[in-house]
Amino acid sequence: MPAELKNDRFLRALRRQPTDTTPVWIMRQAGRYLPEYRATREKAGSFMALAQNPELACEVTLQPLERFELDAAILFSDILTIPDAMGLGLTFAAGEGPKFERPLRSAADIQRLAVPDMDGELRYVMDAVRLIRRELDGRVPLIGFSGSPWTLACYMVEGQGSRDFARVKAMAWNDPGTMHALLDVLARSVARYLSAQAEAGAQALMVFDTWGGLLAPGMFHDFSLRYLAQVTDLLKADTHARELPLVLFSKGANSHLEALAGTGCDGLGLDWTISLAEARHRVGERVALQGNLDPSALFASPDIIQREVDAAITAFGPHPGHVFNLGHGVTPGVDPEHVKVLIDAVHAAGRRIREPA
Ligand code: 1CP
Repeated sequence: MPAELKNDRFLRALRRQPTDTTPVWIMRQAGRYLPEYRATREKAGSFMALAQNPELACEVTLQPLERFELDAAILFSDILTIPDAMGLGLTFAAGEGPKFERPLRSAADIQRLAVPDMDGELRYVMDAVRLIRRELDGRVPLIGFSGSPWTLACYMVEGQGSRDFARVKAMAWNDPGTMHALLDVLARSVARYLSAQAEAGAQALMVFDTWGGLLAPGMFHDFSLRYLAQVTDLLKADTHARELPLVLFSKGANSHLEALAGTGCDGLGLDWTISLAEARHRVGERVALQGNLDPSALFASPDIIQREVDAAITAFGPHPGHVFNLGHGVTPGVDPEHVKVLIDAVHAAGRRIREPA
């Protein structure tokens, strides 16, 4: 383990090496369910002001680690920083989702896009990574992240979140050449962005393909998977990123687990619609698995949360290669005490399953 790292369970599990117990972190572990997050966001004035201020981004990254025995920290930022740096103008109105001032509406809009400068428009992200590494002081590893090319394209073409992402899918049907041009510049941007985070000090990398599962199998292959594979190839050839474990999370894409494992990534994130036992059976030892409790289980009582954690850890079995997580981000409104119950239950169940019979 790197000399300075005091807890390397998470990195070991992603490399399918034995650990004393199951490591755990939670998607969106910093954020709206924590009162201290809401206070810092208030102080910053807006989500973007918070994300673009390295000191405040560092503060909220560390907040969940003060409360819970988490085995990893995740950079506080957003997947939409890349499109913002490409000139689309990201805003978050209070209580609403993201919106772009200048969404992509034509082939000409897409031809104009270029890989953003990691030392220019995105320097605030790298400054936050450097500061967080210093403040973490080796307690746990830091995860850097990006959206996938497809998921970024969804927001860039729609201009905001959507129920069905009809506009971006229409573009994929009607002008696939333009869509591929967009996904190609995004894949190169995502790889550069993750490489720069690795250089700045990130110790593992994750790609969120939140909207991959919207696509029928043929389209998933052409517009999502192909570009996840391009990002993986670029990172595995990159001086800064090639040593870092890489996790791909394609939500709703469980029918493609084997293909995702075949990209050469180190781990796969799982949503809650597949059992860990089945996922493990399908991908075998090729990749680690990260997931996958239904986030709504955190609204259940502590005894139910403990029971569900036990069941998930038992389903995976005593093999190396499991990182416990939710199947998607923690829901605002969840009681932080329930998150603590979950994390402590993971460590207890993870120890139990490793005890000699
Ligand atoms: O612990 C953390 O909170 C880590 C930081 C983090 C990450 C990893 C944030 C902060 N966002 C993300 C990723 C992200 N952002 C994804 C991929 C993961 C996922 O599917 O959840 C997506 C799709 C987004 C886009 C986004 N940003 C949305 C969803 C919009 C939609 O389509 O429904 C929202 C609401 C945001 C804002 C945001 N990002 C992060 C936070 C804490 C928030 C809430 C902002 C606030 O009101 O304070």
